Amino acid sequence: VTPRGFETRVLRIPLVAPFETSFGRQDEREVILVRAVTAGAEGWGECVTMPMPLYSSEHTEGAWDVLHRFLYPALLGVGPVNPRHVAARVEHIVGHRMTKAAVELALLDASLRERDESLAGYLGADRTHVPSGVSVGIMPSLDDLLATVQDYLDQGYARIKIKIRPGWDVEPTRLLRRTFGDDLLLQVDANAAYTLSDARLLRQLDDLGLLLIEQPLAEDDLVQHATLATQLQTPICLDESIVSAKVAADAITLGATQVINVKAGRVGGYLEAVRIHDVARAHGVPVWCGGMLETGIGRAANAALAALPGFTLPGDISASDRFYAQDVTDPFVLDEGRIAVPTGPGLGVDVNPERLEAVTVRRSWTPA
Ligand code: OSB
Ligand code: MG
Repeated sequence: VTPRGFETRVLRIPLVAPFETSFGRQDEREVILVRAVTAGAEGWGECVTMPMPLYSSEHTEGAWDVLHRFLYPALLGVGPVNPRHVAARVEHIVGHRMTKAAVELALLDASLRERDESLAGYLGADRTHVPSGVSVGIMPSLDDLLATVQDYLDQGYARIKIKIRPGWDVEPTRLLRRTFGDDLLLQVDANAAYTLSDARLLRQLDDLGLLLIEQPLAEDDLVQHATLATQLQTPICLDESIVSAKVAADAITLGATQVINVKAGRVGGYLEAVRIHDVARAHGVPVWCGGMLETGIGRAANAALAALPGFTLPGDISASDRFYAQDVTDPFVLDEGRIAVPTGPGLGVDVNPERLEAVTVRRSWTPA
């Protein structure tokens, strides 16, 4: 495709309820959408950075800067751009993977819409629906947690993940296991809140039958995760640490990760995400699709990715109303605990212009 320009928008969308993790609490989602305008179509990408660099080193204001000063100039006015070559064209820019992923997705979406091909088909999906798990934030009380999880189970969610941190870990997890029984698919996510000296505490999770413990230690603690893995029965699943297919291969080889959470933003795009899927699958390591409170744009792309054959565990792909009363696309809804994978050209979803306008707080147009 030949990009004629990029529109960038910062959106602010209220959350239906606050979302708290070990690194902070959010009441709204501030997120960037990129629209690539090409000769024959337009495509959308979502930049999953957060307003503050707490989950990873990227943040929204930084992404805005990197898009305008480094990524757009590398892709505009240089003739046709094959979406497969976007990553190589911006490789000299170190890091900023979420920001790169947004631009790559916008161009990929435009290119697929021009060719009338679905993203799911292009990535190699072999399923029409994906099981839907839900990520449950840290709650003000155990009673709130029980009520919230009960409500999600009533809605049909296929798997529960709770956020943990020191002081909110073994007790809430044990309570969920006791209340909802052994059949509940249950996992926990620490967002790097522990150190190796917490191994004894984390071992108390071992008899709770968890699917996995997600990112117990810091992003750069690959060797320490491998050490921890020898001390735990619960499989370790890395999220923050896995920033590329290369690191995924290293982490698997080291024994640092037994399962992988794949997030396209974290790894620089959906094409790199597929490579992680491939590496993991070749090693017999299960993967699942993580989430970053995506709008319908990112959620559509995640559903497509999660429909690949190696995604054998339910992902954090909840219905849109888990986070948003009003999304910028038609909402994704639960269908017997599953989300339907869009089948239309590109992402297979459309942005509603009025709803987009209503949540836009900043915009720019960068022509070729
Ligand atoms: O660690 O998986 C995480 C949200 C923001 C940042 C990091 C994480 C999360 C979630 C929510 O767990 C996943 C979702 O979008 O449902
Ligand atoms: Mg996580």
